[in-house]
Amino acid sequence: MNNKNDGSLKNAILIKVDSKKEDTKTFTELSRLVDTAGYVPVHTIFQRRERPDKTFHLGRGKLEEVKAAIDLYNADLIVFDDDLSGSKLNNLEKYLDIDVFDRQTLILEIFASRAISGEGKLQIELARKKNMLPRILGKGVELSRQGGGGAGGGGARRGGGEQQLEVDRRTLRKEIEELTIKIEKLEEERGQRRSKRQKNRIKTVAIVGYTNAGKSTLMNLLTKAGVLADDKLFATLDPKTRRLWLNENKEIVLTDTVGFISRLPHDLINAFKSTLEEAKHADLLLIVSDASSDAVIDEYDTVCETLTSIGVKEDVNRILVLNKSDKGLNPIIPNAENTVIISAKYAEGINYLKEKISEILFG
Ligand SMILES: Nc1nc2c(ncn2[C@@H]2O[C@H](COP(=O)(O)OP(=O)(O)OP(=O)(O)O)[C@@H](O)[C@H]2O)c(=O)[nH]1
Ligand SMILES: [Mg+2]
Repeated sequence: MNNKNDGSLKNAILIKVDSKKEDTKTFTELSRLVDTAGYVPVHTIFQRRERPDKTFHLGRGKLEEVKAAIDLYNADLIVFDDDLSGSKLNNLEKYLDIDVFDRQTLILEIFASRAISGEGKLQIELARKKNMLPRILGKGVELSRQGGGGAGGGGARRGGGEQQLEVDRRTLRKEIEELTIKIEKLEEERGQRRSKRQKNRIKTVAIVGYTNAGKSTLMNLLTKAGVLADDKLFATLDPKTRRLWLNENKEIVLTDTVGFISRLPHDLINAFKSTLEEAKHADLLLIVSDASSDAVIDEYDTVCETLTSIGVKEDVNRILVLNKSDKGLNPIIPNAENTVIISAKYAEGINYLKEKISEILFG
């Protein structure tokens, strides 16, 4: 990895511990996530290990390698591809004297830094606060374990630290509670609006899929919606809905949604439930996949699992839209009942897709 940084951005070292061997794809997605979050991936460190270390996640020898790399690469931040407990993150930050993120925290940071409206924003705030809580709890345990007068800390200071932590903890818990109540209220209102809408029975189609698959590009092509399509992960966070005439007498409502990614933070899946309500109640799902991606099958599986976890029923109509055909199709593409090959960028295969939508919804 030889990324250049002019100094205005933070340098990140990427780390992964796995029982499997490292390969060329090991850090691909994490690098993109780090880049999307606005950091520069400057170096990667991989450790093959049956089981991560209980205290530091990494073995002690590797830890020294990380320490040296922090100096060598002028790193400001460590990002693990793995999910780490609050206490491991705390231990690492203390030992390495640098900010340490895990994959979930990074994804939450990305979501939190993007403009997103209403309920989605509250949900992300809630997810972040829940993510912070175990770290604060962990810090409390550390403080109470530190016996005697440690370097620079007298008994009074320590007591003050504990009091402050208790205040932080209580504030955080209270904020979590308040957010939960607010969100419940919004959910109720949304349910009421939906049942009103169900009276006018325009068929609804939701575009779903892995992040960066080309969902927004397809949405724009079909509806001229002017949704931001960008070569970043999670370019779309808020769902956008537009009407579309398939032909002079067949009208549908089309929704572009947030992209999925593997190992989404659990609380973000809850956040998705609200923004993906449209998908849950859609008459038809267009599952857009980047068919040129090496990971197309894993990505497709992640999408199907995420759909199930937000409560989308198996029997909802689906079309597998294999996008980016201009870049070449990966020979091992998932086998689904309704498959359409397109290039949203070059508007290829779109008429056939429209016909297929029409056939499924209107017979
Ligand atoms: N070559 C090629 N690139 C495409 C095609 N469709 C989309 N892209 C590119 O893929 C990138 C991601 O496209 P988006 O439409 O933003 O993807 P998305 O699925 O909405 O992504 P998120 O909102 O981030 O989840 C952009 O750089 C698009 O120009 C295609 O058919 N061919
Ligand atoms: Mg998008």
